[in-house]
Amino acid sequence: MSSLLTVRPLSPILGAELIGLKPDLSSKSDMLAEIEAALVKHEVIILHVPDLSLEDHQAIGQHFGMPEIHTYFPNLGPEFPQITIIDSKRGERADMWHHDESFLSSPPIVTMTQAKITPPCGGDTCWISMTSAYDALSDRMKHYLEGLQAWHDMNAPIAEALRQNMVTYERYVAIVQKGQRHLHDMVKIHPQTGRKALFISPTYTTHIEGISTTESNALLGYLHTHCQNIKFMFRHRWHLGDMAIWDNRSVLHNAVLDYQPHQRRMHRISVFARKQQYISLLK
Ligand SMILES: O=C(O)CCC(=O)C(=O)O
Repeated sequence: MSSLLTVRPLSPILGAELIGLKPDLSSKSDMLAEIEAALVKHEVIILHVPDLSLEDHQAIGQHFGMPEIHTYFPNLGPEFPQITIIDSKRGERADMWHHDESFLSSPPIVTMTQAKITPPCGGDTCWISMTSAYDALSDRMKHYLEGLQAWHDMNAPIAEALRQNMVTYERYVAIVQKGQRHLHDMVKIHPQTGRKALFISPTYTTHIEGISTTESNALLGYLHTHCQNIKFMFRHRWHLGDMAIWDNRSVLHNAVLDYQPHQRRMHRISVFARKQQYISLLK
């Protein structure tokens, strides 16, 4: 079958751009299937779509699963409550390595972000392939990690934000009271590719269950350093209207905060799995 979209890899490990997207995606299931196939293969995909409508942004989200109404970021209002806004003018930022909302029992599987206001320079987003990082571990380390689980806790970044005077004490307390934390396998299997990926981040992962604090800190420290090797990374310089879609099961991301005092505004949708899509269900 001939392809509707052209897929151009942007690095040998992860990241590809897709050319040829047409509007009215809700009626174009073949095209949505091609987007999904490219995402599963390349882990992050970039679309150059300044004319993409809000409806089409939503249609891509609905193709992958159930678009989330986000708890922490504002949205576009009653017509498009699932389209979240991250605007640096309001102090919204995501300059930390993380999987989206990994403190939930079933975090979003896919996130898609579109650049609506770009700074004149800076403001790139970076991703790490946690599948490639896992593959590059020694067999001894892979064996050691088998069956280990680690806690992912929303309180960790919010406590850090309070220390940096980025949030009020009232907001800190409101978030801490939600008590959002979850114990996840440190290595997860992607349901579509069968590849193993490390599922830890310096932002949300606080400690490994069942081992001493010293051992947990040492192991997490080693794994974070290993994953942040530049050879597992892909970096995108945004142009107005670009959309990045990433597989939250297999990559970490970080929006570089190097553009202040300029404005950077993104529209994003994150998507929860419908049913059997999430990795932990394979256990
Ligand atoms: O603004 C970006 O580039 C990414 C922000 C982010 O972390 C997210 O949308 O989950």
